[in-house]
Amino acid sequence: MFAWSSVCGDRPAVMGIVNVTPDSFSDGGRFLAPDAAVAHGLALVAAGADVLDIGGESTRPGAQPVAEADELARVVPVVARLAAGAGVPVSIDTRKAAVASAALEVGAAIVNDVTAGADPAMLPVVADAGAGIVLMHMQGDPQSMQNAPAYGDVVVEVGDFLAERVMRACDAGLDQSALCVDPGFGFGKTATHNLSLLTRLAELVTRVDVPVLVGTSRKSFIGSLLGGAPHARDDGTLATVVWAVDRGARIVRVHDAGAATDALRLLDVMASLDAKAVA
Ligand code: PMM
Repeated sequence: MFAWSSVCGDRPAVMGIVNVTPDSFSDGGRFLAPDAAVAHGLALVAAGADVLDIGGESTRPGAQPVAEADELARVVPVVARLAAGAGVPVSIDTRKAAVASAALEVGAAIVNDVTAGADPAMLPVVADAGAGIVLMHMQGDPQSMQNAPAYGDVVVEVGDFLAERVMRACDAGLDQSALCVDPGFGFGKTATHNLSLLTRLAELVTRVDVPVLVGTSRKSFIGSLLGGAPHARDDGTLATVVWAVDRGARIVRVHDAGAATDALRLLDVMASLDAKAVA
């Protein structure tokens, strides 16, 4: 049985991203060959990643869906090798229950589902395997989600959605300790929506009774503030990582695991000195 407390019980966890895709927005094509993906995963762990998240379908705005057979062929060999050799839990980033099931069979411990269980077979597959899950909020689907995202109050609506999906997962037989939620930065959100979710993250953290994961790495709202191509957004990403963890996020999903690990170590030292100064 996977429990999130095993990776983020004492301190926040860094989830390193391994995109086995030709078209992800910041690193598409770099790790499509299985050897390159495995080497990248091992390098992320050496740099400090506590979990590896392996994906075979880009969910960037406008991305075309990937056929199940193609996604399976991309991710299963990589998941198998990293689950056996990386020494950290492996997560499979997929919205297809069949892909999740195949990845769990070869050793994945977590399913990262950007649709929070839209495939009706997803929650039963995860429950049967005793695996963990990331339930993410997205408005619309990747093909159209950035056309005109609209909310009354984005923080309240995302919180309502995530709370409802937590209940649904528990009803499907998952233990609450296996659940984690993610507001879904960049998934059907304008830059202003993303910034509201970050600035009011503490509201979301208190709203749900499970760990919150934040995936801001290299996202376009950082580029809209600072300029720069996706791979030049790691410095801006770090600011969001430190901000989010200081406001209660327990897992950060990043491309540059080394920088996030260092920043969070420093934050931890400062937080404990601050606590002593207050005491
Ligand atoms: N972002 C991407 C893909 N999967 N999963 C979660 N849970 N949260 C995210 O923010 C998220 C995700 C976007 O693509 P990337 O893999 O290139 O970062």
